[in-house]
Amino acid sequence: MKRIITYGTFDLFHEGHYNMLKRAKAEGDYLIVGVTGDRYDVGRGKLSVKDSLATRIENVKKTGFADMIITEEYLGQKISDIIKYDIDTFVIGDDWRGKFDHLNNYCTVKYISRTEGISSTKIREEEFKINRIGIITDKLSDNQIVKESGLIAGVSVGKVYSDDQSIAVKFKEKYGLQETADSAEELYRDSDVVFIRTDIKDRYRFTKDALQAGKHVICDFPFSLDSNQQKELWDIAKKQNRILLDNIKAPYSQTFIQMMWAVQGGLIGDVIDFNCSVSKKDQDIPYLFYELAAMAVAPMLKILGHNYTNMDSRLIYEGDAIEFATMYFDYPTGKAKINVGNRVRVENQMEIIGTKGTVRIGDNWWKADYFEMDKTDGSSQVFNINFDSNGFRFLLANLVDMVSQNIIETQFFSEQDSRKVTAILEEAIANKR
Ligand code: C2G
Repeated sequence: MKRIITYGTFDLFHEGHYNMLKRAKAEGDYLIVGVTGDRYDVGRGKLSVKDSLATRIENVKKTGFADMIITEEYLGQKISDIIKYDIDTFVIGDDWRGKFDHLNNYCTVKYISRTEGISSTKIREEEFKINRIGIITDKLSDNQIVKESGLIAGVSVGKVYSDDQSIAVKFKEKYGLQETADSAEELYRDSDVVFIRTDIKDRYRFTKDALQAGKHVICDFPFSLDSNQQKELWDIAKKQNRILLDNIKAPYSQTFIQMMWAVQGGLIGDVIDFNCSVSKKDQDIPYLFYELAAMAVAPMLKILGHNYTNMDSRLIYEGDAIEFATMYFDYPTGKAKINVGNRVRVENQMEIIGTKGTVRIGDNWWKADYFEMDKTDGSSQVFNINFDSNGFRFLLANLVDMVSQNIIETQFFSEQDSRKVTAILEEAIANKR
């Protein structure tokens, strides 16, 4: 008996999938179909899957071609499946040509031609509206928005605008965009979402105009240093029924979210001590302090909550710029300390000490893909998230979900979180000594 195996996501099941399963079955006598598990798809960066695993399995079953259906949960599973199920031939569409040649060591690998003109991506694009993102910038780095938006169904980057037209032109060329906008108004008109990536002094103005033009906004954080201006922007967003998102990655990072669940789920007992440090080299702009401080304060608020009882801060200035800051917070069960080095280098790490253990993320914690947990009982564990992107892809995916469901509040980093961070920074500055 000749045994065949094939794999796929089989999202929004279509004729191309049907044909592939039919041809795979015709290659032998017994067909095993591996349907990707949700976590596996997230792990390989496929965030746009619409159907649940149960629906995708059901659709494969309905074709009647599969003799057995399994789920694919991790990278490297294909080899162990081939051995375990004594497979003769591995079959996959020729869009994967060459990618699975290494399986030749275990069985025959056969690439079968795809059905032209149909794909899950195409169906998604027809069924689900595409949100055009317009970029307003004053710099040439794109925060990976162009690459990341290409990996998510439902968004595409359109025009770019800059007060300095030569920057817009260079940006367009660097990232292969179609067009620049001659004015901010033109950009608003031709976008559904406006991504504001400018110096802090211009963020309030652009955010306000974009919201008033009826657009959703993602703005680098914080969008103003003045809490009244911030409140005004949130109020406009609500009045206009538009989404306002802070471009802050940690609360969307899968590593951070898993760690937060571990801590809030009581795995390390009561939190006694929270330490978070952040600094970035090669950057020397006066307002960087606010961005760095916000990066570190946000996770503290997400993990420990807003209900600290006391705050104290020490800021060290060089001229007008804050070079180094330490902020202390008293929480009901323990203390939190945040170190921010602007120019001064500190080790970028986050450590949370609880009554029953410690969790730690080192090396640029906001984009790390693993964290460690040491328990007081002597056990230790490394949680590997196995994902090659920072939180930005998830921020965009969250935005697409919110637009399609017509909701404007995100639980990842809410208006309350955002305003609390600004209030803390304002207070720290006011405490200047
Ligand atoms: N397919 C096809 N014709 C199409 C679309 C898809 O023949 N028009 C085939 C693909 O080549 C693949 C199968 O249908 O063999 C499933 O496709 P997807 O659901 O897109 O899954 P994919 O992301 O290709 O996952 O471990 C997962 C596998 O590596 C493949």
